[in-house]
Amino acid sequence: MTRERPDQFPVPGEPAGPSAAGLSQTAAAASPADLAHRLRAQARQLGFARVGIAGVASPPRHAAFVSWLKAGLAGPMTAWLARHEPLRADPQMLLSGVRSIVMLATDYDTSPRTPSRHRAVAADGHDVTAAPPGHGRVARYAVGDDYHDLLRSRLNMLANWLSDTVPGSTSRGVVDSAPLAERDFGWLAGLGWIGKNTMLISPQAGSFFFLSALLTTVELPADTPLEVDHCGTCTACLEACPTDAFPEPRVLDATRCIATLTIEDRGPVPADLREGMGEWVFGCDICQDVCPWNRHAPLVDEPAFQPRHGDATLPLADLLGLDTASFRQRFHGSPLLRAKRHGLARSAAIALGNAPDPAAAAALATALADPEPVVRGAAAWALGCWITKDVRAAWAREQLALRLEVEDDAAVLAELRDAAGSQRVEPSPGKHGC
Ligand code: B12
Repeated sequence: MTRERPDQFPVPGEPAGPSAAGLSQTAAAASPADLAHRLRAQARQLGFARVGIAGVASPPRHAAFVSWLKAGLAGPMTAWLARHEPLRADPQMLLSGVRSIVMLATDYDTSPRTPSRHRAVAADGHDVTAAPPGHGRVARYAVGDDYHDLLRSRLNMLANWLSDTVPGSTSRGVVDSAPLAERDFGWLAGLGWIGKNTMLISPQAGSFFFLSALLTTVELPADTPLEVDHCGTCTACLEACPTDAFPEPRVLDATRCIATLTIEDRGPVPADLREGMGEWVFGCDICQDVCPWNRHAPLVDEPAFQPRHGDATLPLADLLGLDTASFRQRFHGSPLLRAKRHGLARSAAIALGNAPDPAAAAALATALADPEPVVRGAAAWALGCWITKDVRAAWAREQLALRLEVEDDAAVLAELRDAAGSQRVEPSPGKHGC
């Protein structure tokens, strides 16, 4: 999940803003411990669920980050993450004179609770959070408004409180887009441990929370990191990932992660990953849904996080029928803008291939003539799936044949030919079979 605005960042090697170096600032009256106590109370009053304080250091696993980048596991985010790697290595580059990094956790889950309180999989193994027919799934963090706006305003208020309380101090709020290793510092600040799914997991609240940070020149006592690995022998997340995105525990191959495929990468999805995407059209929660530590994750009533239009899933036919203007209007202020119209439409077509809905046939036929080749290619693939699943197969073949006569994009032509060559396949349990 990213929101890139490079102009915010100082160029590596140049000091950031007015230098506050050498000033260890604490309010004359308050001891650092008292100040930290008051800061926590202020942060909670602003709506942050949990607060932890980390000292300033290079992120504990920076070397792991650099090797992850070099291994090509960052996929489409490589250039952006690599460009800011020097800043990530040294928080002083984000705020010169920084003395403490206040890490803030904000719970965001608003999803319906299953009777078994176990989120994703019911006793008979079926996926209780599956989308209704003809609908796509949206990750919990994205069903409401874009969290960056809410968290940034809260961070600004906290920064103002701190500079009022400690005159002369400077602070800087960071959420997601600045090159801060938020999970490393979340761990350092005692907010949780790093799970095998690479999520920062809180023993009290699970992992459905956002991280944000307030870097400050105020010296505050640091919290103690959790040394216990509460994952133990559990590997539910590693096994549940339908695209095998975990080459090993605590390492995510982002090129295979459904969140990357639906949010960050708006090109054609590699053929071997399409079936695994299931009905996800934006983000993915599977490795969190199956995590036993999320059984007791708190539900929040924050209005900004409530599902827009009251629906945590999206009608796929609607997504295929949007043009750029209606897309922007429909998802104004929503994280889904990041996928762009063609990215979301492409994912909707793939979801209709994995879970055909005859009621969406007209929309899929329209997508075969979408202005964007990536959407046309995905629609062709989906129609091939309808043939293999014997859903309106004759009609699907007809649509493909009609499009083959007029299509001029080489990649789409290849998708059309592949799909037109599809044959009926006997369904096997748990397999979408395309
Ligand atoms: C790039 C990015 C992505 C990428 C890559 C994710 C990844 N796992 O690397 C993609 C697009 C796939 C992605 C997906 C998601 N993301 Co994202 N993402 C980021 C971003 C911008 C950078 C993360 C990064 O640098 N990744 C590279 C890897 C190598 O680093 P890392 O994940 O930080 O892992 C470090 C630690 O795990 C550490 N580590 C490993 N083992 C151990 C052990 C110990 C003891 C310690 C100390 C450290 C440690 O080493 C790694 C290197 O530093 C952060 C925001 C930020 N600035 O940090 C949000 C962030 C991590 N994402 C977040 C979320 C919510 C998601 C999704 C759940 C969204 C969704 N539902 O689709 C998925 C989850 C997928 C997953 N299992 O991670 C939250 C996570 C909150 C939390 N509780 O952990 C963050 C913090 C954003 C935020 N502001 O809240 N994301």
